[in-house]
Amino acid sequence: MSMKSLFVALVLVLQCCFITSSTNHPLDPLTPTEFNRTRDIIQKSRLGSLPNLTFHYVDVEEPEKEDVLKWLSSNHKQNPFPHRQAKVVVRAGGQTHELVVDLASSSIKSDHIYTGHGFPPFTYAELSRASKLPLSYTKFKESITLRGLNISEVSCVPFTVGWFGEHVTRRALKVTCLYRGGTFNVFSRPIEGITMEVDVDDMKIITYKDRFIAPLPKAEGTDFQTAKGKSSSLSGNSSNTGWAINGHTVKWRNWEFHVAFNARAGVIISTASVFDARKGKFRRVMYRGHVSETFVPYMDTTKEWYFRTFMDIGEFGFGRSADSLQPLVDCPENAEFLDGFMAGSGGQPQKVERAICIFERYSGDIAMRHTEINIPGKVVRGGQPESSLVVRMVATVGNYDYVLDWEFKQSGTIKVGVDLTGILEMKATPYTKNDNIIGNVYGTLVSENTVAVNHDHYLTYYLDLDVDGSDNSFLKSKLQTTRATTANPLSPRRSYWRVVKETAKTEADARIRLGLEPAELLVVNPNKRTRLGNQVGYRLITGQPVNSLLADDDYPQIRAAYTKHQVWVTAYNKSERWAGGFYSDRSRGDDGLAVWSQRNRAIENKDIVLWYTVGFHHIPYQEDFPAMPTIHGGFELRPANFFESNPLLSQN
Ligand SMILES: *[C@@H]1O[C@H](CO)[C@@H](O)[C@H](O)[C@H]1NC(C)=O
Ligand SMILES: *[C@@H]1O[C@H](CO)[C@@H](O)[C@H](O)[C@H]1NC(C)=O
Ligand SMILES: *[C@@H]1O[C@H](CO)[C@@H](O)[C@H](O)[C@H]1NC(C)=O
Ligand SMILES: *[C@@H]1O[C@H](CO)[C@@H](O)[C@H](O)[C@H]1NC(C)=O
Ligand SMILES: *[C@@H]1O[C@H](CO)[C@@H](O)[C@H](O)[C@H]1NC(C)=O
Ligand SMILES: [Cu+2]
Repeated sequence: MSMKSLFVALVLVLQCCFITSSTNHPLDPLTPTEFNRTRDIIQKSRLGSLPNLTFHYVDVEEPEKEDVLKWLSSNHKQNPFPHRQAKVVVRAGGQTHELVVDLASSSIKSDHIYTGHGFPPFTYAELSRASKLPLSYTKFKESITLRGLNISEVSCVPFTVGWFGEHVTRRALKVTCLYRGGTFNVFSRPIEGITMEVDVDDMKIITYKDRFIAPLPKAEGTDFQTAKGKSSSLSGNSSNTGWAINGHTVKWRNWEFHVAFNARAGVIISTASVFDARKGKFRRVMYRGHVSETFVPYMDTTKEWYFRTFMDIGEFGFGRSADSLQPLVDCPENAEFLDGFMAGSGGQPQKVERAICIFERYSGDIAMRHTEINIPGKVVRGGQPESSLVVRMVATVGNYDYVLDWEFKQSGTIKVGVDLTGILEMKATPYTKNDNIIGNVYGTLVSENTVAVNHDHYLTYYLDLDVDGSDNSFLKSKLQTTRATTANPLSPRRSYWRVVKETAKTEADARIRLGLEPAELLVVNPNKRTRLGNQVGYRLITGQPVNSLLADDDYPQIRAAYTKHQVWVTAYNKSERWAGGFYSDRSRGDDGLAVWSQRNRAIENKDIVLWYTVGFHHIPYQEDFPAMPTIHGGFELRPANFFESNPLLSQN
C-alpha cells in the first residue's frame, strides 16, 4: 500500500465514522456526504470504466425492519445504526445494474444486472436533453416555419410512452412542443399534429410525423400568476413553539414520527407513534407510509395522445419533481422548512431547498365540544379547538402540481390530503364554440381553440401500519340490514343494522372495491385488547370510491392493474413497496401490487401492509383554465378501540 492509498484509506475511515455518528435514525435519508461516497465507490469500481454511467435511483437501502425496531427500542443514542447501505440503480454500457453499496466498508455488496421488462426512472439530464432535441432538428424547424411560428418561442416537454404490446422496447420518450409567444402558461398553447419519438440511450429523434395543423390557441387570458402570488414576499416568519425536530425525528404534542425524503416517493413518514397518557408510553401506529405510485391515463385515443398514461412516481419520481416551497403561499408563516437531497444523473448530491414544510394548523374547526343543559340552574360547556401538525410537500410533475399533506391530530388521527392544482393538459382544436364540435374531442372546450382532455389521477399509498405491534389483521365490519323480528318478535320495529365482522384470511379477501356494500375497514392487533376486551385497532376512513374504468385488456390498465380496487392488503415484504412495480417505465404489468396479491398469502395476525388509492376522475371545466383551483382528496387513519377513551380528554 502506497502512502497515497494509505492516506485515502484513512480519509475514508474518518469519513465513515463521522457519517455513522451523525446518523441518528436508521431510516434517515442519505446525506450529501453519503451520496458522494456512494458515487465514489461506484465510480472506482469496474462500472466506472463502462460507457455512459448514469445514476437513476439512489436511496438508503431499507434496513431489515427487525434491525430498525431493535435499534429504536435500545438505548440508540449511544449506538450508531450499523447497517448503513445505499440502494442504487445505474445504467452503464446499455444495461441496468441494481447495486447495494455498503457505506461502512466502502464496498459494493451486490451488483445484479436487471433483464426484466421496464426501465428505471429517467434522470433529469435525460429529460432535459430530450426536450431540447427538436429545436435543432431540421424537419421540426420546417414544421414550425410552415406554421408561421418562431422557433425561439418554442418549448418542448418529454412524455413517457407507456407500453402497447411491443415485443422489444427501448428507453424512449415522446416529445411534444408548446408555444410561449407572450405567455408563461406554455401548456395552454400546444403545437398540435406533430409526434416525435426519442431513443433515450442514443439520445436522438427516431421517428418524426407532422400529420396536421390546428390553430394555435391564443396567449391572452392564460396568465396564472395572480396578483397575490406575484407580490408574495419570501421572508417567512417561523415562530415555532409547538414542535421539535431533531435530525429527521419530529415531536409534537402526543406524536412522534420520522420524516424522510427521497427522489421517488418524496416525503416518507416512518415509525409514527402516539403517546397514550393513560399507559404513560408511546404506542406504535405506522412503520412507514408514502405515495407508492401514481397513474394518470388520458382518455384520448388519437395518435398524438393515446400513449399519455403516466406512472409519475416510477417514471419520474415525486421527489425528483419536488418544488421548493414558497413561504406564505405554499406554507403558512409559522412553517419550518426542511431541505431534501437526491442524486443527480452523475451521482452527485442535489439539494431541493425547502422541499418539505412542517407547521401547526389552527383550522378554526372544533376538535370536540359539548354543552350540557340538563343540570338544574347551570349550563356546562366543554370543548377544544382543533389543532394539528402538517407535513407538506409539492410535486410539480410537468403541468400538474400535487400538494401532499400528512396531518397529525391530537385525537390520534392521521389525515392524508392530496390537492391537485396546476395547469391541465390541453390540445389545440379548430373549434371555438361547443355547438360546432363534430365528432369526439375527448374533453371540454375550456377556451377558444383549446380542449382540456378527460383523464384520471390515482395516487396509491403504501401504508405499513403496525398497530400496537407488527402483527395485525385486516377486518371488515359490515353493516348488515336485519329483520328485527328474528331477534325480537315483539318489537314494533321491522329492521335494524348490525355489525358483522369478517377477518381477511388471505390477500384475496382484502381486495376491495368500495361502495358496493356498507362496511368499515380496520387494521387491528388481535393480540392486544382494551381494558373492556375490544380489539385494538385503527380505521381507514376512505374518500370518494374511484377506480379505473379502463377495460382489463387495455395496455395501460394491464400496467396499472392495481387501480381496479381501492384497497389491498399484502403480507409485509421489504421489497414490495412500489405498486406499479419498481421498473414502471414501459412496464408490462408483471411486477406490482396486483401480481404480489395473486400469491394470496395469509394475512391474519401477520405483519401486513395496507394500500389505499386516492382517485379522481377529472372531467375538466372552464374554471380549470388557465390554471385550476385546487381540488381535494384523501383519507384518514383514525384510532378505533385503540385508546381506552377519547385521548383529547386524557392528555396533559
Ligand atoms: C460532494 O462532491 C463534490 C465534488 O464532486 C463536492 O463539490 C461537494 O462539496 C461534495 N459534498 C459533500 C457534502 O461532501
Ligand atoms: C452512450 O451515449 C451516446 C450518446 O448518448 C450514445 O450514442 C451511445 O450509443 C451510448 N453508448 C452505449 C454503450 O450505450
Ligand atoms: C423570435 O423570437 C426571439 C425571442 O423571443 C426574438 O428575439 C426574435 O426577434 C423573433 N424573431 C422573429 C422573426 O420574430
Ligand atoms: C416574526 O413574528 C414575530 C411575532 O409575530 C415578530 O415579533 C417578529 O418581528 C417577526 N419577524 C420577522 C422577521 O418578520
Ligand atoms: C418478497 O418479494 C419479492 C418480490 O415480489 C419476491 O421475489 C420474494 O419471493 C418475496 N419474499 C418472500 C419471502 O415472500
Ligand atoms: Cu386532473
